[in-house]
Amino acid sequence: MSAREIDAVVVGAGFAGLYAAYRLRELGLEVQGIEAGDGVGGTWYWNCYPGARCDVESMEYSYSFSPELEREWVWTERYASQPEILRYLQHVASRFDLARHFRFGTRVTAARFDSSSARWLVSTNGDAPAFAARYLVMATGCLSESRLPDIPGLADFSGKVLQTSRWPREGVDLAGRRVGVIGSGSTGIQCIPQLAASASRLTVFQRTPNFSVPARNAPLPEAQRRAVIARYPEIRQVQRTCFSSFGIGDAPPLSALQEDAATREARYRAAWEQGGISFLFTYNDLIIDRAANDTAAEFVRQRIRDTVADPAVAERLLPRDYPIGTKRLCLDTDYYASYNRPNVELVDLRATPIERITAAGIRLQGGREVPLDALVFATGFDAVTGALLAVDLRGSQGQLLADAWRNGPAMYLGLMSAGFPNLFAITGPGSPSVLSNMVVSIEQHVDFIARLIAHARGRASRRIEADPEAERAWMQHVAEVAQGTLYPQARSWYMGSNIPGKPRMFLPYVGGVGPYRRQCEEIAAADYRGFAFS
Ligand code: NA7
Repeated sequence: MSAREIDAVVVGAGFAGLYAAYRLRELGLEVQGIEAGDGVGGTWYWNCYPGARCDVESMEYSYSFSPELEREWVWTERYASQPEILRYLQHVASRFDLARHFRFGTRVTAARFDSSSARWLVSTNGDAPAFAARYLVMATGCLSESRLPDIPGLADFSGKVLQTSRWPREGVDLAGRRVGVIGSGSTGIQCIPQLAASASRLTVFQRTPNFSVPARNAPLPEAQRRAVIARYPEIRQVQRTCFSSFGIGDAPPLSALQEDAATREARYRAAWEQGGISFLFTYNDLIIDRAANDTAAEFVRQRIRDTVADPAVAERLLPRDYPIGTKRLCLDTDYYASYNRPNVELVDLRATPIERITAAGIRLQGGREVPLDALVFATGFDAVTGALLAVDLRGSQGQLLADAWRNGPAMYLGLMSAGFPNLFAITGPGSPSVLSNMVVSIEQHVDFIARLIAHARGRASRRIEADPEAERAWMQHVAEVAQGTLYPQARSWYMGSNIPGKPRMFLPYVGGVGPYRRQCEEIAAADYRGFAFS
């Protein structure tokens, strides 16, 4: 069977893939979407574990391209739960008639660029190429390639093994069960209070404590929803142009070190009561100055001590060896208080590492065995690059993307990699991606790519490619900006540190969403400087 010629293949039906399909269709392209899941949703399709919720406020974590959509969709909580976001994306897919472009339950396994036709030959499920696409858009997500750690004995475990990012869609009844959780990142911190409420015993195996601030989730009052809708044009403009991409804008021009301790404490207290990621925007130097950062970190450590009744447990929960915010700041509902429940135990893996998983549970070094009926892995993702490299992608010289990126990924503006013509990544390495409100970045990237494609078509070019020198200069800029911050001081997935053998480099662009957008616009105005057309 010969490959079907098509203008664009879009891989993934999450926020990025749905909008890419919409936007490219508007351009008049024939689009084929391909999605491994059985429905739309991407991250919000797969991560259906108990307590899964967005850590960006729902009125902001939503598309801005359609004022009608903005007005008609009713978010019911300050932070949307996974089921609500999934319903939203299903609504978007049907409202804009997008689902019909997608083939679901199908995985893109390989794609190679055929230079003679200037098309990507795209294979699914390991078969011969099914599509010959002019453009290949990888909307595969930054946190989609989940991972299980290599702990000896996993295959021996006789209980239930659960992975948060592949939670059974029908749910799991853990009532009365002895449950273990490995992982205390955002995901672990969201599901631990929920699991604690249903399990008979919950044992949390913690390697690194995280900083978490209260989400203060609550129902979203209708009056507030209407007020936001009335101000949407202004809020969206702030999101797009400010540094952080959040509607409240950026931190005030104020250093944590220029105020006295009591004033600082009062500001942190107000931000703590308000809840949310904006805690990190209390001052403008928390992510660049260690002494400033220490004041915020110590404030949170003190709240942990206040909340957790047993001082020895509180001590184990205190993050000490990296600046606050340099691993993704977590938002929680009753996380620390969970440790006051009689059925919850915290095991500090730094003091007593796991020796192996056994048929009956987890054996720790020193001989203690924790009996378990179920073991939950909340152990994270091969972030930003994992989903791109999971596909056998071969560029114009037959080279494998994984080989080209052996020493670290390189993408011009986080969008295109030299040697891989007509291949686009949405929120790729070198884009603000995971440091931003993803939906804001996704819309900007997709709009830019759509205009770039329109530009190429306008000049009858079949081929768009990033210039290697422009790409090198961009990645150098990405690294330099990161070096000016505290981020590289943490062993985080931003740095690739959670994946054995992954090159260590700061993956997202930390120069700000507004500044990134302005640079993209300057490049577009300069006849798409750094892109070659042929
Ligand atoms: P994260 O933030 O990568 O968290 C994974 C957690 O799993 C983290 O606490 C890890 O500890 C822990 N982990 C990983 N491997 C092991 C092993 N082998 N043993 C013990 N503990 C382990 O992933 P999340 O899913 O929570 O969050 C990802 C993002 O999704 C989040 O930031 C939001 O943006 C949404 P470590 O810190 O590596 O010591």
